[in-house]
Amino acid sequence: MFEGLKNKLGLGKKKTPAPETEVPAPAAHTIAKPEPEEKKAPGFLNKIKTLVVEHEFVLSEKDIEESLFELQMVLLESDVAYPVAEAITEHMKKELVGTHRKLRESADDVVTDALRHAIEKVLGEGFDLVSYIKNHEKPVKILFTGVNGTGKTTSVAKIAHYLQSQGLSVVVGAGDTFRAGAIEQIRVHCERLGIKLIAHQEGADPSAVLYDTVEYAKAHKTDVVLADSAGRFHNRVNLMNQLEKIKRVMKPDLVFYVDEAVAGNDAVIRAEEFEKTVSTDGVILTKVDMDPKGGAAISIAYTIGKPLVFLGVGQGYDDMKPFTPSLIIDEIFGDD
Ligand SMILES: Nc1nc2c(ncn2[C@@H]2O[C@H](COP(=O)(O)OP(=O)(O)OP(=O)(O)O)[C@@H](O)[C@H]2O)c(=O)[nH]1
Ligand SMILES: [Mg+2]
Repeated sequence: MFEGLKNKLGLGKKKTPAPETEVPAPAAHTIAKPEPEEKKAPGFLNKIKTLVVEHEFVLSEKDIEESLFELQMVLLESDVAYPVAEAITEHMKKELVGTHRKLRESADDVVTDALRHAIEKVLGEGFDLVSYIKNHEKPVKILFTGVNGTGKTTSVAKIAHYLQSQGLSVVVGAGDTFRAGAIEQIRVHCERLGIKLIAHQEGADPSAVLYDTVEYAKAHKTDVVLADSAGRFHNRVNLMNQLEKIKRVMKPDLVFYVDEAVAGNDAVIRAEEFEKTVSTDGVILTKVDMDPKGGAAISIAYTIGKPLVFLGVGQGYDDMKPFTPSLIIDEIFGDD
């Protein structure tokens, strides 16, 4: 994950040992120069680092204007949404401009930290689903929705498995009665995981299935209801009306929007459109393992103003990670 963005940022694995970037204390009025090898290293970060060093850690906006513009281009090429790329560079500008740095402070750390802080700010805090469930009246009802093929059904199965592993009881509702084979697909997952499934026939009213699922949970004191639903685009009026009906009937406590990281900026735009039509409470981003660019993962929560809750990182049932900013930060800034 994120290899593309990492390389473009010049954060990729270095073949030769990294040059010592600590700036030696210069004699009065001399300007410290970076190591020659440092200059040759590719990536925009090294350009800013050079500036930081040459200006003795007191930067003006003008000094870093061009480098921040280059950073913005790198972020846009990595599918980071435009307003998010702007927010990141703005945060960096605020952190870097006009501040007096200690001369012995590593330029590497100064610039990389500023970028790290900026990305942390746009990523948000995430959402602790387990503590939400523990502190909420049971059953907690969660509806999964989003466009076709993004990973809703797989995410329902993975999250059911995750919640069970956290000691919570789960029932799944087969709310996709629309696509041929959808009921069978979720049935296979639930059988493998030993999870109770409530299903009707193909073509049945999904509201009725999910109503029954909630009734089952109430009767059996089940902690959580996870409701699968058919894929739909925000502009398909009939399917959106059906979703409204589902919401009125099952009264979900949380609506999770599921999209795939591989859709890049499209996922961000779709999430925004979906959010306007159906107010959601959180985002699950799947197929992060297949997306080297990483833009959607950085952008989606910031753009719609709702937290990232989980990242889908593979095909196995354990490949669903509760989102924390460090999951992404470590991928981008951590050692390979
Ligand atoms: N690599 C990878 N594949 C995933 C991930 N999540 C889902 N998939 C795959 O994506 C495909 C579609 O997943 P589904 O769960 O059927 O998607 P859906 O949103 O329910 O699809 P519809 O019900 O048709 O709208 C399947 O082949 C999944 O195995 C993930 O995190 N990583
Ligand atoms: Mg599905």
